[in-house]
Amino acid sequence: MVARRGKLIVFEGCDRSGKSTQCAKLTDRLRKEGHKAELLKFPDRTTSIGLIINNYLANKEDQSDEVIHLLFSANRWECMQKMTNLLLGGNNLVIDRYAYSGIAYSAAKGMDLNWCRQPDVGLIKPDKVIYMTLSENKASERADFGEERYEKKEFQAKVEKIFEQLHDPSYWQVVNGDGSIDEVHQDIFSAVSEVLSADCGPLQKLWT
Ligand code: NYM
Ligand code: MG
Repeated sequence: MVARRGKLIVFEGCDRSGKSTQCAKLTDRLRKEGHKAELLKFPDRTTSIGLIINNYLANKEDQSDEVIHLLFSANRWECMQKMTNLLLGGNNLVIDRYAYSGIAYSAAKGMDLNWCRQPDVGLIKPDKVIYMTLSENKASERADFGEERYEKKEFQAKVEKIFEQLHDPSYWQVVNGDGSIDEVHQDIFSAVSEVLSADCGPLQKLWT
């Protein structure tokens, strides 16, 4: 018998919405409950493309809006074979940001949303997107906010508007990140438990 494939769980949201903390907590919990789980993050700053992205975000290097957009997408594409192998091997993947961040941050600069979507068409489609919201003031209060490019209140408000446009209720779950770490984790864990027990069929491609 072929092993059941793992599920692809993507976390999205503005900067400092608590995604990284919750991704780590979810991965730990899944493992404790006996599931195979791996945590990945985009941008993956460890590859050579990721290094250019890191320098761009740290304001050490400039790129045109189009070039950096395509590099963020390429940074996902370079990981697709590894993700496919892990999922087909029965590993659940928890991913901190994905194509929706790619579109939201670029379109928030005024770029055409449809143009921004194209390079990510055909990536593996998530089984569930956990979209974390946070009240504006809470975000700017959190540690290190403002150190990287894009971490400005006004810009984050624009990013949030685009995320709302991308929201697809058929596979997105909105989670309010204002609560305590444990409260938020509990909400996420119940949403994810449902996906883990569901039969989601074969892997699908995003936006095809
Ligand atoms: N970001 C992230 C993009 O602009 N496009 C993308 O495709 C992705 C995945 O990178 N401010 C932005 C959002 C963040 C920044 O991500 C770094 P993180 O999760 O804060 O390290
Ligand atoms: Mg950040």
